[in-house]
Amino acid sequence: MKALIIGAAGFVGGYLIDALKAVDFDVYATKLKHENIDGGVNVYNLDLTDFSDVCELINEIKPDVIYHLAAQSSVKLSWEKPQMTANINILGAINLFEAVRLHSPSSKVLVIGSSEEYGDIDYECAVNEECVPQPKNIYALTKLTQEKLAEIYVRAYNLHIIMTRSFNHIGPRQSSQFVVADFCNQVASIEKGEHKPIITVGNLDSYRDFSDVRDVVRAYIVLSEKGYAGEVYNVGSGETIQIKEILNIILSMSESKIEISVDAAKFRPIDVPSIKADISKIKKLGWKPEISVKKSVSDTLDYFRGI
Ligand code: A2R
Repeated sequence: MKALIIGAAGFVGGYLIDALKAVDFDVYATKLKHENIDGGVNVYNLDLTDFSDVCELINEIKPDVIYHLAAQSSVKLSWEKPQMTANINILGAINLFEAVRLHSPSSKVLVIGSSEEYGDIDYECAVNEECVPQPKNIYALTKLTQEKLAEIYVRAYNLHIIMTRSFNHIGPRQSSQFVVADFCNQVASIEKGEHKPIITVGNLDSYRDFSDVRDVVRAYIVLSEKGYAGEVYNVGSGETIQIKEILNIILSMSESKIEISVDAAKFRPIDVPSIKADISKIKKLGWKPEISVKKSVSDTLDYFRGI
């Protein structure tokens, strides 16, 4: 079986490559020119915004399954670079769906969306896939547009596209532009004496649903095998934790005495106070999370410590 990962050089991509190799897939991976991907896979340079290159690649590989991870994936950057975000997340998705329609219509495609799509809805209970999304930032809107486009390609052309709304995921190798990796990175550099013993933080009041990236890639493989075309699946832990509590867990794992400093520049223009996934739909396919937040945070801290 041939699996193609688009955007394989990112955080999730590395873990997905390993997980697919472990179950004997023939793995094809795309990256933008400047990145690195470890051996054992067929690597292609691809800019998803270049339609003729996307067509050429899909036509050449004709994958059994495509994992579409490529994105401008930062909410913060989406405020700063809205055009670039829309170009990659929306035009890129159209290019992929068109290329699949024209050159490999029997490929299954897993399209990664985001919990950010839900926006500011009533979070008294866990949010399920029936809730009407109300995106509150540019990144979220581009991800919802990608999902709606996927629905149209399923209905109009009978393509086999499955969509996710993935909640926050964390783990070793995540970029420190994301909150947990940022805290771990700061603590590790304080421990190495590279930094004054002060950690700068943004909004600590929000509650988020965090999953370990290794659980997330297992979910993606299950969805590509058993998910239904045109359906959206939440991928999350089903639990929330306050950012303040995560910070306390990380600080408790360090011997250093660290002061906390709140930096207004780290706050987002609009932030959702709390979000928790209802994961009953994906659980029916046989997946559930296995790695605790504590274990995930501890591994991430060790990664930044260089252990
Ligand atoms: O921006 P880079 O150099 O880090 O490359 C990113 C890549 N990418 C592209 N690939 C092809 N054509 C493009 N025009 C293009 N623009 C960006 O997609 C990066 O290697 C990859 C996305 O990886 P991350 O940003 O690390 O996302 P992560 O955490 O792996 O999340 C995977 C998916 C994304 O769709 C997120 O929006 C969603 O899960 O949460």
